[in-house]
Amino acid sequence: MLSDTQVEQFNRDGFLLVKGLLSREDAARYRAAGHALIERLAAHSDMDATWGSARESVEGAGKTKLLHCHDVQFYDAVFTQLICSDAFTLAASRVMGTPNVQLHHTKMFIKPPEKGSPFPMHQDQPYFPHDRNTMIAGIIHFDDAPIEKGCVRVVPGSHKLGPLQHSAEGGWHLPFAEYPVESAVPCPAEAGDVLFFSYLTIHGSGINVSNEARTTLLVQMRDPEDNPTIKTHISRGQGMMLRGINPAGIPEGPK
Ligand SMILES: O=C(O)CCC(=O)C(=O)O
Repeated sequence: MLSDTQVEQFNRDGFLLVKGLLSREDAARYRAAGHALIERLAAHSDMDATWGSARESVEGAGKTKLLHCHDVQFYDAVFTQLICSDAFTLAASRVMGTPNVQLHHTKMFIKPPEKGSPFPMHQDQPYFPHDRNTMIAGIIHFDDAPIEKGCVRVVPGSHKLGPLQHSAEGGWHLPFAEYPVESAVPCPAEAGDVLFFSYLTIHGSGINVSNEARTTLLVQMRDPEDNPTIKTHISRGQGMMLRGINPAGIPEGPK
């Protein structure tokens, strides 16, 4: 259970790192399932999801790689159990300030050793704008993510700026000169920690230059009474209730 101080911190800074939400043993189990999944998928497709803009904006990102899988709960039930677990959804509900938590989408990222791709600084809002801006991400760390692994970086308090003008070129991103990745505050994390942040919080991450992969699951969630302003970024499983009820009644499917 998060304390009131932690919730206040989230509201003030736009992000909160929750330590040890999973045990290291459980995190290792999810890590193994995630790596096995990527191996299965890699047999069928090119898994690289590096943003075009990352190659331009971050020195050394010319030949980096980012392995990814969207909607992991459709591939392995352990991820369904994780995103519906009490520990995770209760914490999400506390930071969002609502008893009702609805899934938008999930994506697992593996930043491979020595060449794991960076993310230019951005808000998530331009990808899927909503009326009430309740959307948050919870990044679940399956292994340690120190600075050298390209941990997530944030600009504290930036959620209060509202939606900012982004360039859509090579992935929505903020002007590189004004928002270099290195200028943001690093959020080093350990296996089992979860980093929550608002979809208005400016964030990004650097290259993994360590000798070990960085493995995370990002879960994007909203209040079910917060509606999208445009029909975009629809995904399988969108609208599933992770905690509480959908007061809108019978949902029509992804909206
Ligand atoms: O995992 C990371 O380093 C950042 C991910 C991110 O910014 C995103 O998917 O929007």
